[in-house]
Amino acid sequence: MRLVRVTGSVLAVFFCVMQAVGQESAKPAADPLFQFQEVMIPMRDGVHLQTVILTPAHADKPLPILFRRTPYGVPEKAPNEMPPSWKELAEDGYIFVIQNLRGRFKSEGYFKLSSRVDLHDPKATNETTDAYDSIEWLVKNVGNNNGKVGMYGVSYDGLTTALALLNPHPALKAISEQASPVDQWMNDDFHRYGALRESYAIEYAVMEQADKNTNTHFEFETYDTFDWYLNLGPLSRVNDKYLHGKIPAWNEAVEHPDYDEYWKNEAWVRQLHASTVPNLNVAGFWDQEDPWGPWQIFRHAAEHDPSATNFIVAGPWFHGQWQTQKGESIGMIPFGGHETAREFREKIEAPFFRYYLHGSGEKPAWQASTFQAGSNTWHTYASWPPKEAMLKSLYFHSDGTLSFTAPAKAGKEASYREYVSDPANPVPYRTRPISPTYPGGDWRTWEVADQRFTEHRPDVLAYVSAPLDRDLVITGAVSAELFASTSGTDSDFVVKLIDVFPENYQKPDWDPDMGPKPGQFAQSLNGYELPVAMEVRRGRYLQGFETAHALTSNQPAKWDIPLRDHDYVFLKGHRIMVQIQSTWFPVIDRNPQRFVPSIYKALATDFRAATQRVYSSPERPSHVNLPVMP
Ligand code: PG9
Repeated sequence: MRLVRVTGSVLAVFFCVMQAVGQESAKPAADPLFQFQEVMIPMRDGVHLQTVILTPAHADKPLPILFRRTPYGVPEKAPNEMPPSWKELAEDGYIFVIQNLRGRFKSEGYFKLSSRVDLHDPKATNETTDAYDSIEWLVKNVGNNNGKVGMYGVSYDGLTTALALLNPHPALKAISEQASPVDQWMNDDFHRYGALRESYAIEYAVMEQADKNTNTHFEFETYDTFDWYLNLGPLSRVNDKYLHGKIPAWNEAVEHPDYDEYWKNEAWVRQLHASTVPNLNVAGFWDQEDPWGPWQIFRHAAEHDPSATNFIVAGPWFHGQWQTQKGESIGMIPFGGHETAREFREKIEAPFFRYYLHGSGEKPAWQASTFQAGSNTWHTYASWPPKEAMLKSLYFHSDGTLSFTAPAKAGKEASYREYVSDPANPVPYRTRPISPTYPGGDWRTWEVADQRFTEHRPDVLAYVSAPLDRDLVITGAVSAELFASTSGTDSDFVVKLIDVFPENYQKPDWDPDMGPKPGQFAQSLNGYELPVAMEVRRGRYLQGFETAHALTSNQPAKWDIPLRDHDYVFLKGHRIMVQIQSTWFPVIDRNPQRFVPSIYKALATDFRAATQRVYSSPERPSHVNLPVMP
């Protein structure tokens, strides 16, 4: 593998959208939309940050500033055409300001890939102080601004937005953090409850830390990265063979396998206990990178929110999909004719900023708003989770069924099912070949991929319900309680909650005689197994996250597996499935299944097959908890 420089646009759709700013320069604009200005804004420690200011060419009154802070690069010139994700906002009039974070591109200083903020150190600089100092400069120096600033952005740009909440400048009147991570050990990009997101962590850290002046992509030696990661072997080989200690974020992960002070200090949201600035949090239910953070920011800000300024919007979106042009579907799943992304921007995002930055229109009359997949309808809720939702347990039975009835007493049904999990032959997280994470388009939609590709593997258990006799609406937090054992001394369990579409879901849209049109696949949603919620837990952290503990071989234990917040309708006639497996590769690194003090230092000989048992008995009733609406 070599590291390859990439100079153009980088990550997911939203970056393409944002970076379209300044790149479509082919036809000269008769009438420019914006005046372009690039400045170096001084921070309190003397470091200057490269900042682009785009002022509407025909502003007839002072305008608010919409400020975005990014590690991915700023536009080189003004756009000739309005980027789709700006259209609705631009109609109200904003001065758009985009800044490279310290240490990225022409910005001075050192890029830490860190969300650490020490509010008690007066000399410290971080993303909170850089946002503060920049806003101070912008309101004093940008011509024709109205003294009000908003911040917004997706993912890293959402993180830098959210970090402003910890010590907001008085001119910061509203923010919209969108898919911001908050605690990179607990969830989102780099880990899931301490289980490493191997392919993501490596590829992302290289992208941002291999070269200050660009976003860098791996060049894999194999077409299928599943093979590449398998051949790589244990994580101890990553630095030896490829990164050679040059990527700081990787080195820090290796040094801190457990949830120690290092990670707790990174988990900036632990310092947030109030809604300090009106905030529109935005989350994607199928966000393949940061599905969890926005809900945590929302919950922390709700601890003290007397003026009701803390909102959340969530939809059936991949990472940043709400900033794409339309958002009519995800993967093969259509949204019933809705242009969910455009509708979000037109009906929620633009009015939110209009109210707080232009002082016109109305404050949202709800705390949460969702686009609910399944029913394909927009909803608003006075509070989240809605009080009407009642937790119902859906139990696993050892005949492979799933029902709302708890397992009968022993004797009537076997008390467990089992499989052998072999780290040498892990379950792929999506169908092979698995393309690199970036800039691959298929990474974006892997969380809605049809799970029939794993259902019949011998190392995957599937439990399935009878067809539903009415719609089942789940709104709120979903979780699983697994009673399970391993013959090893460490292990992972992955839970996948799946909507199984009926066989008669739709008529094929291809010609019955001629088949699909040339160049098209014969695709149908009949029998589709759509994941609604998926998560992993790592056994070494069952007793606590701070210290890893070995599991006792063959002793059943209770595994609590949070499956996050959702708003989804399993339609009448559909069935519910749960799949259980112990590898999910290479998005999650392989557990050796033999306890070692640090998996980052495990040797190839530490990895071994283990027999996994999942229990279904009155004493050990494995189940998922569903927040069911009446
Ligand atoms: N998910 C990316 C990220 C955010 C924050 C930290 C690290 C990675 C992103 O898309 O920006």
